[in-house]
Amino acid sequence: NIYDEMERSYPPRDNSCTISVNGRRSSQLFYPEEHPREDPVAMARRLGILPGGQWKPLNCHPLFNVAIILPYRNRQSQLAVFMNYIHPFLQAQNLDYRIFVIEQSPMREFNRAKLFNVGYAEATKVNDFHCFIFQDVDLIPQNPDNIYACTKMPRHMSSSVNTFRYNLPYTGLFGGAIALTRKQFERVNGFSNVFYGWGGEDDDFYSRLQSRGFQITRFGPDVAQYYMLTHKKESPSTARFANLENSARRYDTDGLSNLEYRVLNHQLRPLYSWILADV
Ligand code: NGS
Repeated sequence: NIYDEMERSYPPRDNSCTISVNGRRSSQLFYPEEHPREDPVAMARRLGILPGGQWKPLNCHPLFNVAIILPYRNRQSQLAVFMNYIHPFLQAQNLDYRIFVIEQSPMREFNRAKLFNVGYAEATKVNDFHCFIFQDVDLIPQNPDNIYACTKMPRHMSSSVNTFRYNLPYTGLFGGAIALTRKQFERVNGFSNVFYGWGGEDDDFYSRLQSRGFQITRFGPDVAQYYMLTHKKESPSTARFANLENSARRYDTDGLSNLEYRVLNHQLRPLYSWILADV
């Protein structure tokens, strides 16, 4: 039972929202080309989303308080599809949530992991978020039972992706979409900051979790289904294996503990909080 594994953000009280887990089996099919794209302002108004992409249910007390962190650069149409899809999806789960898009300035190679750290740091400044979802903008969760909230153990949410024919490619994969409580994330000193370019940062993060004795959890393959929006595959970074080799030496010194970055710009956009950073 998924419900038993969840880590609530708020104590239960009168009129707590329920989480509706219906045991829906496999997902609806998803065709991004056919997905409607509403004007962001109109959509925010229609769905009652507050500036900066914040929402919470008003007819019951939410159980979960979540910051969704999306690292971003140069994926405009994917971002539009994602926002269009994800708000109704999250609202159906009765979450108290806010979405952060952390865009990296053009200066250096993309650093997905460091952008997650920046997202955590910036989100923490504006609210005491209990739970963090760190995920890529090209991943569309297909099953409404895949609760965007935290579990007692760090959770790999995207274990069943169409591009892998809905199979997990290797047991240590902890990329794509993951959920951790603030406590869990802080316990491992966040992500490493050294992974510029594609690959390895998620493997490094997995080894951090293992080193701190965390077991990870996954929901079943029916629930954890994602559709990946198509894009050209990045060429992997050549430094990634060298960085992974000395991972263990950097757990305490490389991560939230030495995080340095510069916010160049930020805006409360209708469907998300946007932060542009040099990392
Ligand atoms: C591994 C990468 C991970 C990556 C995973 C899946 O090889 O960062 O593939 O990638 N590790 C290294 O490069 C060391 S995927 O097929 O989804 O693009 O997440």
